[in-house]
Amino acid sequence: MTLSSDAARRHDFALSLIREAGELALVSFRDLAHVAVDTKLDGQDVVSAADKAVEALIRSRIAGAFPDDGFLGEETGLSEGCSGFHWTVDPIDGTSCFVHGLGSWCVSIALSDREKTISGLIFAPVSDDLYAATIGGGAYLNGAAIRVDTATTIETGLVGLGASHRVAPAEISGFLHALLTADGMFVRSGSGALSIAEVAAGRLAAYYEPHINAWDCLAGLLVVREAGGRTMFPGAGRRLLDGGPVIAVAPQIETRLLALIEAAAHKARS
Ligand code: LIP
Repeated sequence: MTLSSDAARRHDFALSLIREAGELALVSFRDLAHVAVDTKLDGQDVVSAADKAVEALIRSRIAGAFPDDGFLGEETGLSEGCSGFHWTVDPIDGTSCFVHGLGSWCVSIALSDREKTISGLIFAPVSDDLYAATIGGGAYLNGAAIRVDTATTIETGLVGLGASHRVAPAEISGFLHALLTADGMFVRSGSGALSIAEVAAGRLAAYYEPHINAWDCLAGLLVVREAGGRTMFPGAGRRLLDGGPVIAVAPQIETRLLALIEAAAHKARS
C-alpha cells in the first residue's frame, strides 16, 4: 500500500519537523540547569519547559502547513480537525529521563487518517536514531529497513517494561514476578515510545506497559507492525484520550507473553 499524495506530503513534512523538534530539545538537554521543571500527577510525573517549547514548535508548524488537520499533544491537548488527518504528538517521551540527564528520551509523531495510524516517526536525538514507518511501506532506522527479532525467546530476549503511578504497583510487580519466574528478563528505559521502537529494531523482544497514553505509543506501534511485530493497544480511535495497556512483541513469543500478562492479572485479582 502506498500513501496518498496528501498523506505522503505530511509524512515528508514530519520527517524534517521531527529533526528540528529533536534538535530544539537537545539544546535544553545540554543546559538542564536552566530548564524549569514542574510536576503533574505526582513527583515522578514531570513536565519541563522543553516539553512545552517543543510541542509549541510542532503544533505551530503543523497548523501553519495543514491548518485543517486535527492535533493531540501531550502538553496542549486535543483540537479536532476537518481534513481527515490527525496528528498525535509527544514532544519529549521519557521526560523523567530527560530532566535527570539520562539520554533515553525521544520525540514521537504519529499521523492518522480517519481509521488508523498511517505514518509513525520516533527521533532519539542523543543517539541520533530516527525510526520511520508508513502503513504498508515498511519500517526504517536511519534509512535502513528493520525487522523484529524472529529468533528471540522469553528466555534469551529482553522485555521492555513500562511503569507509572497510574496503575497499582501489584500490576507491575505481578508481571515482573511472572517474567522472572519464566526465566525472562526486563529493562525499563523510561521512554515507552523509544522502547516500542526498539522492539521494531530487534533490540527488545517485546514491550509491555499496563497503562500508556496514545501520544506515547501510536507512532512506535506502527513502526513495530511494519517491522513484522504484533501490537495491541485499545486506546486509539474514540478512546484516544483514555490510554490503556500496550503490547508490542515479536510474533513467536506473543502467546507466551500474553500468558505471563494474564497470569499476573489473575494473581492480582485473586
Ligand atoms: C512516559 C513514558 C514512560 C511510561 C509512562 C509515561 P512521558 O511518558 O515514556 O516510559 O512508562 O507511562 O507515559 O511523560 O515521559 O511523556
